[in-house]
Amino acid sequence: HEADAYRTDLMTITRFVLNEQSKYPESRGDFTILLSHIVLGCKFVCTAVNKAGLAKLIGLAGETNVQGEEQKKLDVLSNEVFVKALVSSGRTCILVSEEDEEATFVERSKRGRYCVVFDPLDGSSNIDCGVSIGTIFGIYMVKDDHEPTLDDVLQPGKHMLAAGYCMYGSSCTLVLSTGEGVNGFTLDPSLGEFILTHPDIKIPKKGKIYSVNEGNAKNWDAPTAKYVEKCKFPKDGSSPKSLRYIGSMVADVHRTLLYGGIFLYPADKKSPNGKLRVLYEVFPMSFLMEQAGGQAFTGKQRALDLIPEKIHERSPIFLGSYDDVEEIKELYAAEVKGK
Ligand code: P6P
Repeated sequence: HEADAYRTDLMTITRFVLNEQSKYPESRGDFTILLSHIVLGCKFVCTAVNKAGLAKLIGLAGETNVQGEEQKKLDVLSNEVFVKALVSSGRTCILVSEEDEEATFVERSKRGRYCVVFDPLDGSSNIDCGVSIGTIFGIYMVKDDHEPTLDDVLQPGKHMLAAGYCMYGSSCTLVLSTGEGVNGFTLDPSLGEFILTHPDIKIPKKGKIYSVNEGNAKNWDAPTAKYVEKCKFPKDGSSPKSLRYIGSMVADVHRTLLYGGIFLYPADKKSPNGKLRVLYEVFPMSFLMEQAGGQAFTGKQRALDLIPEKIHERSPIFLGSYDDVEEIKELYAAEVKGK
């Protein structure tokens, strides 16, 4: 029966990536090995997050991270797991983590050609109340064979080879793009394998949801204020958009990717570059949105064209359904013309 075939023909993420790799005969499988170590990290964090409430892993670790926020034990644990998994893969040479002020340069004997930028546990302020949180990552190739420097990670997002996130929610879902579309995998805990459940994800061209922290409305610039006003009081007689804001980027972006709509973290008077970090929040999510047929805009330019100067720098971001982002681009363009 067709059903039986499905049950026995398990498309695991490893098999999926191997299939992708087979398109590049010259490939030595380094990328597949790197990805399998990222997947291992996600599986570990998934179990740790699920046990957190029981194992009292929540609560403050005491230290504070480079963002000056209280570091929760799960943050510390997740960061260590990913750093160790990535270094032990023998395929990386520079790591940038939201949790570490400085980049990690892998020792020569364990060095590979990939640079990984990641937020090991984004949205961690939501851990204690059980809201979905996630790991976000992006992968660059070093620019050349010279001694690695920060320039190898200060590349525009369009140079990323791959990007993805793993959402730790009611199920553990890993969404990945290696530059040829977006695919979603769900962890089957009984197998300990990520199984392909969302092949070839495409974001709806236009959505009915906008996702922004309205609490910052007082400080928004005119184009953002005008756009949100339009969502709530459309002039063309169409029905208002719904507001959905979880406050955990992975959860808000995952919903946007599957249901359509727009996610905004604009600049405001308090934070002229917004809040989200370019390398390991803005770039990976923008990469995925473009691969799924959506787009991502900073208020000034295509997000993936941005060239970062600092590893923890921030940028405003508007991403999601192609037509919805196009509307806010027009408002920003009009603002520039108006000046
Ligand atoms: P705000 C979580 O702390 C985070 O980094 C993202 O996951 C999330 O989108 C954003 O900050 C929420 O920020 O200012 O709305 O609470």
